[in-house]
Amino acid sequence: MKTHEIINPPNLFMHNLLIGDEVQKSRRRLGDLTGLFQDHQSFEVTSPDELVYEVYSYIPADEKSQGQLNFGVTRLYPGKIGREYFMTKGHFHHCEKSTEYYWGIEGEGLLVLMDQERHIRAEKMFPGSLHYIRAGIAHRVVNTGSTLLSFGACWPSDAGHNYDEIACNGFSARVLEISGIPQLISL
Ligand code: S6P
Ligand code: ZN
Repeated sequence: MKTHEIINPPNLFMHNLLIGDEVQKSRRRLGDLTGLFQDHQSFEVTSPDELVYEVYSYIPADEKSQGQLNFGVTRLYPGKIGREYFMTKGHFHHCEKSTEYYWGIEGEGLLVLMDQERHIRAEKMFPGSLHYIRAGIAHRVVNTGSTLLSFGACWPSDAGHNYDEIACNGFSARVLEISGIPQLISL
């Protein structure tokens, strides 16, 4: 009989947060999101220091290695610029074959998905919602609620992030509050 070692995994994922020295953190403030929102006048009169979202990522493998996975939690704060809700920048993946899972942890929002022909659709996010983001689809999350929206993500280590396409051409629709309701409006 052989006794095998039983190992403690890193306990990074505590209370739906990613915590620990191995976790990479990034913050996006309004000042980092110039040009993202439609209403430039409202953007100009809001503090550039206002925190819009934080990303916590566990990236165990080199970004060039195939078959590996990253894991993350994003915390997107409530707020609006004019009628447009706070949102992530959104991106395509550099590797067009890469897929991704998102899942809702806390709060409510919309996952906006756009294909390469700029066809758009959105899925509601809520605690327990599961979103399979297929290959070649740009993805952006919008906080349509009045509380923190937190969601998890799992994506291939070699996916890469193509922000340039969205920075140049944006998404083909925006989520705006119209008559008190979040609506996905084509431009
Ligand atoms: C990575 C994954 C998330 C986002 C994060 C912020 O593939 O989709 O971790 O990076 O939600 O969004 P963005 O669009 O600013 O990277
Ligand atoms: Zn992604």
